[in-house]
Amino acid sequence: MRVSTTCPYCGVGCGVIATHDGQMLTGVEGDRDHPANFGRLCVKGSALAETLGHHGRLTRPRVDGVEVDWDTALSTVAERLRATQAAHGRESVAGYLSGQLLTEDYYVANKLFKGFLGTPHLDTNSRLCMASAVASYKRAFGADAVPCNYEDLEEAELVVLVGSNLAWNHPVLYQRLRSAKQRNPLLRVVVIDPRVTDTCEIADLYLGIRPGSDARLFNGLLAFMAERGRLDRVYLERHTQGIDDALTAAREDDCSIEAIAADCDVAPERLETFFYWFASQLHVVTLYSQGINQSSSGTDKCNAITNCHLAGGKLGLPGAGPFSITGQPNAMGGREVGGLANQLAAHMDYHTPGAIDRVTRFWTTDTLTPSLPDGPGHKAVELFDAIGRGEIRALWIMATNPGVSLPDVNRVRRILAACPLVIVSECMANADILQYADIVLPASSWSEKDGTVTNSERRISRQRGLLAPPGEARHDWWIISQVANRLGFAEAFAYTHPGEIFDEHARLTGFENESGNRLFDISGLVGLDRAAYDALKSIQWPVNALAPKGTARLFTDGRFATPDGRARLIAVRPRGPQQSLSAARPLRLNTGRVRDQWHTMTRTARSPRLMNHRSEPFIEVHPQDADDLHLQDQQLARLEGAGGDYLGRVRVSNAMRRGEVFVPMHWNDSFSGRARMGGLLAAHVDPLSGQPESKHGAVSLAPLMPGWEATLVLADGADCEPDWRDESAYWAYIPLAHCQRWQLAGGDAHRDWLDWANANLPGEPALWAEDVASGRLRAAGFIKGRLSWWLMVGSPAELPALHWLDERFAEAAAGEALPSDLRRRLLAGCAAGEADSGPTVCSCHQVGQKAIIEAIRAGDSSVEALGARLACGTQCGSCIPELKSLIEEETARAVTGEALESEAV
Ligand SMILES: Nc1nc2c(c(=O)[nH]1)N[C@H]1C(S)=C(S)[C@@H](COP(=O)(O)OP(=O)(O)OC[C@H]3O[C@@H](n4cnc5c(=O)[nH]c(N)nc54)[C@H](O)[C@@H]3O)O[C@H]1N2
Ligand SMILES: Nc1nc2c(c(=O)[nH]1)N[C@H]1C(S)=C(S)[C@@H](COP(=O)(O)OP(=O)(O)OC[C@H]3O[C@@H](n4cnc5c(=O)[nH]c(N)nc54)[C@H](O)[C@@H]3O)O[C@H]1N2
Ligand code: SF4
Ligand SMILES: [Mo]
Repeated sequence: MRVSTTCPYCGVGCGVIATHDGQMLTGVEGDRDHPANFGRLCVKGSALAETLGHHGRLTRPRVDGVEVDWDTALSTVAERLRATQAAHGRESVAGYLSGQLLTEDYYVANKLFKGFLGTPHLDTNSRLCMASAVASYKRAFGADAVPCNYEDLEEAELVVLVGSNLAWNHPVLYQRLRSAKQRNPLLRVVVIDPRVTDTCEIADLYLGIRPGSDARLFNGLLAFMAERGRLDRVYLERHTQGIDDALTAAREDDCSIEAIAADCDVAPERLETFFYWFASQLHVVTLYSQGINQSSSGTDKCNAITNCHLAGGKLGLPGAGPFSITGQPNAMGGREVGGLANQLAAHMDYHTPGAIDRVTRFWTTDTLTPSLPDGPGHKAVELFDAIGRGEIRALWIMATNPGVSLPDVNRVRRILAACPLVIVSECMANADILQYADIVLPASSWSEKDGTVTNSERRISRQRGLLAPPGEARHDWWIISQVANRLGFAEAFAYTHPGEIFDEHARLTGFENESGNRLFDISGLVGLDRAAYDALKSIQWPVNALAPKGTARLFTDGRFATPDGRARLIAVRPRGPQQSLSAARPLRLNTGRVRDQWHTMTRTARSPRLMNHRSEPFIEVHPQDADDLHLQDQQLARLEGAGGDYLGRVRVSNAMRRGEVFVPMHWNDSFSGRARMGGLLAAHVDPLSGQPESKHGAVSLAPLMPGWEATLVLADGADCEPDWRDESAYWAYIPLAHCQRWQLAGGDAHRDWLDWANANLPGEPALWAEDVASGRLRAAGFIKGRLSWWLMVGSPAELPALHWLDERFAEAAAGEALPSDLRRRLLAGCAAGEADSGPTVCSCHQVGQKAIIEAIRAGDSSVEALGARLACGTQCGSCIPELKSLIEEETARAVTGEALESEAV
């Protein structure tokens, strides 16, 4: 069966054609007809089938650690919520949701908490993600509305990417932009990011600014436009207010190119080039993401960008506008239903005139006491503070992992541990948050769930349920509705299908909205029957009587959603990061994503292919800082920050600025015990949006000097307890296709490995090679002639590529004994004559760095040539930027080498 659905990862929202046999997914490919991707998929999307499967899933509800049936679980949730409210007031209960829920799940949860439990404390992980963009759109346009769409990136003359690593985090959009640039050489791309990312591969200009200096940069740009006569006076006059105040604020700082360049720490010529390009083009899209949003002044930064667009009349046209790109598959859907604590429902805030009354009547909560809350609830960070103070005593978490993703996360964990009632709806058994759950509710997952999501360009698409959930896992909307039933709200939650929920949601958007004041209006989708809902083709909101086919672009007539119809320019006074550097913590910490992992790794780390690109937690450091701190590439090191530490492998990188380090946000407790990056960050937030400052921590860095390092490769399902996690100073778990790799390091200078293997590993050590002087060792163990483990003590730099070993473990799992010719190769860990191919660059075809470098040295000096020889970069294209940098590095090395040689001569 082939079914069209939508990818569950990033906010690009690619259409996917999934093939299944009724039991499992047999393949995925890009949907050629979907307007987000036209058939393309990135590596995460194309690996979807590998991350599914029933193993590692939650399949039974649990109450206080005991498996129970659904009726018991649901009744217990209802009873305990009721009891908490009875004893401590209605606001003692809270919910924490996620942009990975479907719109239908989200709508029902929002309705239950705000409407029927009467608590305003319902927030979402979008607070950590898009809250600043939301707040700024509302300030500027009067509504949380993204004006642009993906085509605008292709139609622009200039695309400015600010605080976005598009190549890794929105890869299909990046590919679209890249192709557009190939078709139209006049399209220019500027990248503004303190780090040289793979996105820079298509940049005509790169500004490696000082972290946090974006508002100063865009304020400077506004002043430059005014100075050079590049303001669109007519547009400003007709459609906006606030230009004078915005300019006055910008001019409070010295607006000479030199002064701005000095504050942003970039070359004045480059800055001026950017200003000139921006000021002189009309069709400019500025696409921004977490480098802007995740800041204690994120809202101002977004508005500083929007100011420049309004001042130049650069929006509401094809190829123009300030474009906040969303991260999660349904970050937008959550905003639409009102899932943020300061929202009520359907783009209405508590203070929107008449909103509380309107929603009360629509939900018919007027017959209830308590009825709707009368004002906003706590935003994520405050919410956890309120739990810490004992004001909130029951928390229901759905589809997010706050024990990893919140700042000052070790404190958050202490708070969760002390919270009297934690309910968790989750699909994976390895989510850290489950450690804190009193009640665990197993949820269905992608490919099982049925509903809608909205992508970054306001496009609503269907995610379709193809397979039955494993065990007793149930859909989130069903779980919430069942609890609502048991709380006595049966009539308002009598849903039998997500289509009914969608219909109610669509009706609310049009309810008393005849004037169209509320921009988010999908009343045109009211009344779809089951077949029409199932067949729904993707469509961009608003969808209503005026725009029955949807709306590609907003504000084309210059009318905004403010009371007077004018957009607002905002006076922005730049502020630096709140977390200051000190002698004890002298380095600026930047955190973010890697290409092949998704967030806290509960799903993507199940695919060995995706695990290959970056297998261990790491710390990226500038070469000079590494030298100063006596750090070698690939060595283990320790970061120490506001509320904890982090261990990872050093990657010395010219991509970093001096004095700054970068760590991935991904590693959870299942994959490493000591790489909890959220502990490094203090919980500073933007005062308007409440979004945490996840990009600007302060840390110290020092080498970790373990007495030993070891790599253990173990048969899957081996009968042993991984106690080595507790006894190692550092560990990382890396699943391979047929076995498990454990990377370990310990404090004690020497260990008797034979004793250790006998005590900890299943099977007899049968092969052993040890170099006592250097402490290096290789060994392997067998059970009845079948390979059971493989051990290497020494630096992992000496590790062979593990696919050969993986195959041997596959044979062992199939019950085969190791043939003697292969047994001889076992300590080497690879086939005779097979060179180690190095870390994986191309995940689709599993091509390693060393193989690529060799091919470049042999004369393959283009991506195409490499593709022809090794197949790298020929499938999803996500590794093309990395291939290009390798080509560049190798070419540069060759040139320097030649120069040195000729000097020597
Ligand atoms: N592979 C992958 N893709 C994803 C995700 C994932 O987990 N994995 N998550 C999805 C989600 S939810 C989101 S929100 C998006 C996020 O997508 P992005 O925002 O692109 O992701 P990040 O890597 O967090 O940060 C982007 C960049 O901001 C830069 N930055 C840091 N500080 C500053 C600064 O002060 N100024 C500027 N201009 N830049 C700065 C960082 O160096 C980084 O390169 O990705 C989505 N896509
Ligand atoms: N330092 C730092 N911190 C950050 C960021 C950063 O850049 N730096 N980025 C922030 C951003 S932008 C984001 S979006 C967050 C993301 O952070 P989280 O939301 O905490 O991360 P996920 O791993 O996506 O968590 C989603 C959980 O929901 C589960 N799940 C998936 N689908 C479903 C479903 O359908 N139903 C249910 N019930 N469960 C499901 C998954 O297994 C997983 O455990 O992290 C934020 N934190
Ligand atoms: S770009 Fe995003 S939506 Fe598209 S396939 Fe990749 S992860 Fe999925
Ligand atoms: Mo996000």
